[in-house]
Amino acid sequence: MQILLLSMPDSFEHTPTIAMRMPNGALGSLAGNVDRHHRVATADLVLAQTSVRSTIVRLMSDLAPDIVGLSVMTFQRETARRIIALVRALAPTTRIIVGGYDPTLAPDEWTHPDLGVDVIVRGEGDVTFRELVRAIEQGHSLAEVPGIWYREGSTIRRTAHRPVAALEGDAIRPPNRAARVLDGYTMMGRRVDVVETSRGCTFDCSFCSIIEMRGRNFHRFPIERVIADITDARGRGARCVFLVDDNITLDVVRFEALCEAIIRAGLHTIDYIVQGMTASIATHGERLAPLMRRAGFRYVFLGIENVLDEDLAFLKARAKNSRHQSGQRVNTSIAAVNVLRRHGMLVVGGLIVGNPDDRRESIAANLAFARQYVDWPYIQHPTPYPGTPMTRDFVERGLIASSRASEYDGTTAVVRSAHLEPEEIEFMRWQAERWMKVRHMPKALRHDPWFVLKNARPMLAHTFRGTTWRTVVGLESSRDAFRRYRALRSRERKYVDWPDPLERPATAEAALAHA
Ligand code: B12
Ligand code: SF4
Repeated sequence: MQILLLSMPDSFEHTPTIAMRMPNGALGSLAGNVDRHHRVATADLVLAQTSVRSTIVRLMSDLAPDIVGLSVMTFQRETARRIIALVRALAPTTRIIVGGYDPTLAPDEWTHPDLGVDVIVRGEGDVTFRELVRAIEQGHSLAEVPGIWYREGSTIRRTAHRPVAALEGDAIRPPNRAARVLDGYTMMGRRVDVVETSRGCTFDCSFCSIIEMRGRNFHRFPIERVIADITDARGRGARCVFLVDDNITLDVVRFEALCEAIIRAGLHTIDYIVQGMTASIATHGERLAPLMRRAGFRYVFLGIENVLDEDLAFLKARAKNSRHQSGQRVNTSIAAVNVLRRHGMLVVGGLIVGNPDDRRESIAANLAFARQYVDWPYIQHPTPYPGTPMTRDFVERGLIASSRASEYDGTTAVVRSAHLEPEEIEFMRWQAERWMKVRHMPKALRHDPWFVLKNARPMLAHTFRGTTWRTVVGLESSRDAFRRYRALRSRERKYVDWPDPLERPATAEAALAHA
């Protein structure tokens, strides 16, 4: 069978496509796990952000797929609906399968008959998709495939729950990067790829979707497989690798062994990006950080979340951001930042501001922390993703201000606090963060001089969009610039020039026109 897998074009504030366009890890893994006789093509639409419709029309015409699969996060829901409608208009009998975080955690959003979705894959997809494609090919009932919701006439049927896979054996095969049909992956001009070394997490932070997605568990791929996977990525040109593990720092001994294996295999010339917990890094940093640096780690995303104790308690992120010291629990953010920086790594600081009891001062305290301790700010607002405990809290307190999923991109404030309106929370973050980003330029310039020199203008233009010369000379307030930025952001969210099927139906002729 011919299969086309798509990831959505929507990107968000802190990963501007001018500097960062990464492959979606799910597509590669799905492509690597279907039976070998199928022909699979994967297309990360972030690589075609300005030509989504014509790219889809071309791929549909070139490949004539029997199955189209889409990987969707919550803020990409509306885009995905438009893409499905476009695909349906072009190829009415193609089977449409959706998977990923949003279809898993909000399956009811995908069952409306006008949407045209045939199957919803819930949770891990590798084995489910393999079995699903087999069942479709052999004409078997989908009822035997655990982990899905599927359409039968006007009814949606649910199959048995599929437990998460153990990664230690060979149930999940390596990703298939050869299936990619678009190109242009980049991290500041270096070719970037993604690699998984483990899946899952045993913590339960209230804002994180991972627990509802797969439960509290942690599975590790064998280190030899990870090294082979990085070698494959490098063989295809990768000079930068993002380890997309949910929480690699849960098992520090293994993480150290991985660093050593990377060095032994001569793969330490790659720049690595990883995300980690401050508690693990603060506690084991003296041994771990120098090893990470030798292995090539450059950016470490730290889930600091918040520097105030009461906010950490709300986010249920205290355990991963503190340790026992002299009989009391102390926050580990500063210790983690310091040890990483001392060993030459850069800190991407993940903070969440605008929590239910936040006042102006609490947000300002976190922004001041970021200004002092973070190399690249990754500051977000609490976002009520489906199924998270935090969403329930916000609903109960009546603080959700927007239910438009397309605004759930992390940097659009969609909830108010008991003391501040969402716009005010977002304004504070936006105003402070732009300058922190500018401050990172010299470090980026030293590492990637050609890319930064060539792209400084568009990068600054992205960071400061909304600002004009009138703002700079003080003829208007930064509030005016902020309003313009929000209007721009709102327009940017329409990535596909095709109607949302829940708004009006479309035809094949219209799909081909102007494509
Ligand atoms: C790595 C990562 C990133 C990287 C993305 C790199 C890349 N291009 O892949 C970066 C840092 C850039 C990033 C950014 C964002 N991310 Co992110 N990210 C992750 C993380 C840590 C791992 C995702 C991953 O690659 N897993 C490995 C792959 C193999 O697993 P998978 O994606 O789950 O796919 C499996 C299944 O879901 C399923 N599946 C997925 N798609 C499909 C499609 C089909 C057809 C089928 C059958 C099955 C299927 O099968 C796959 C294989 O088993 C997760 C989880 C976490 N703990 O935080 C968050 C997570 C996915 N991110 C999230 C969010 C919200 C974002 C941001 C919007 C903001 C933010 N919070 O950072 C931005 C937006 C990015 C963008 N598109 O612009 C949320 C999604 C929540 C939701 N309900 O939508 C998560 C869950 C974190 C959270 N807050 O809870 N992210
Ligand atoms: S430690 Fe990270 S991956 Fe684990 S639940 Fe918290 S935010 Fe999610």
